[in-house]
Amino acid sequence: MRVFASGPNENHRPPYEFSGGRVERAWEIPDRVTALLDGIAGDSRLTIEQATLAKLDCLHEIHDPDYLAFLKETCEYLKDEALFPSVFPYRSDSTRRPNRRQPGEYCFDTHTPLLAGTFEAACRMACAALQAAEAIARGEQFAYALGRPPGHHAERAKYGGYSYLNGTALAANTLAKLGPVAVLDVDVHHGNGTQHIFYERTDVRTASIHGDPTNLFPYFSGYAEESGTGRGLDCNRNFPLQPGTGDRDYQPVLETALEWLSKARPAFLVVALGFDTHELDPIGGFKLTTKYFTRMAATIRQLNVPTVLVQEGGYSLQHLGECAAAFLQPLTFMERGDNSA
Ligand code: Q9C
Ligand code: ZN
Repeated sequence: MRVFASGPNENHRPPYEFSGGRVERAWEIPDRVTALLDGIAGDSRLTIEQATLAKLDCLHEIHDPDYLAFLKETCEYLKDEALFPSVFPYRSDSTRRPNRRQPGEYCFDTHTPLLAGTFEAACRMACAALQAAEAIARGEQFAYALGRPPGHHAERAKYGGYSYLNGTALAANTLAKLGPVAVLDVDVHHGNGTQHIFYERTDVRTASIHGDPTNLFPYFSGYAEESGTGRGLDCNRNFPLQPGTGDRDYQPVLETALEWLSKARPAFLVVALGFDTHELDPIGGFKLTTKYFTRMAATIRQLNVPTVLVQEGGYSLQHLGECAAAFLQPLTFMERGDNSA
């Protein structure tokens, strides 16, 4: 399997976040990438390559051009500071007046700062996701975009949840030109951005399994009744689960989600891959064991369609590596055209 790495993106290192009315340590940091790479190093069935930073013209197909310009220009003008919003548009008819000191127009939380290096970092991860999708389009069975920052919380014109550009959506949108796409989001947080981007579309069917947003980020979406709109009605499903969910309660829900996705007869699968469901994740609240990630991947593999993995969350630096190794194990065992195993 080819692994497309974004690199650690040292120039996007949030110094802290505002959460629950307090300043809290930043969880989404470059060390996550090092931990993931350490976990899979030495596996000869993986080819790890640095994704190339290329032009991303197709970003406009999933993100608003004004939003992209705002991100790019605001980062260019930042120096050593981390820019946080302090006020959000508070009326539905509020005046749109993009303001470089007040990014609230384009973001939805106070956990996700902009730094000078943020836009480039997000582009590098988007390139990794795109290049993994292109490998699948060329006929490979699995590819993995390993990196940060994550993307699945980023909507068409809003960043948040440590996400700025939605690599999962970019991969799905690219593959949708070739055939029906299924997106399975197994990050512990609801993939609100991916849901939002495809909410009216029929060519990309989206499912997310996550902690009940009643008591977990992103709070304001991810409920079971959100099923799509317009032509996209019934093309989105959410599976909110209770805090403390463990391997045994997770597995039947995963099977249900995959069965529902398979009804669209997808030609491709994109997995938004979060390891923040692990029992020792510092912010997740689920209780999946490291070993379960092997079962999870083996179950996903049964869908039997070419699959792109896009790294999303996972914040235990101690466990990220073993989670990735466990997940990749059933996917590298017998690849299409590989008779070596
Ligand atoms: N004090 C992803 O996993 N902040 N995003 C939680 C913790 C937001 C997570 C607050 C969590 C976003 C990609
Ligand atoms: Zn998450």
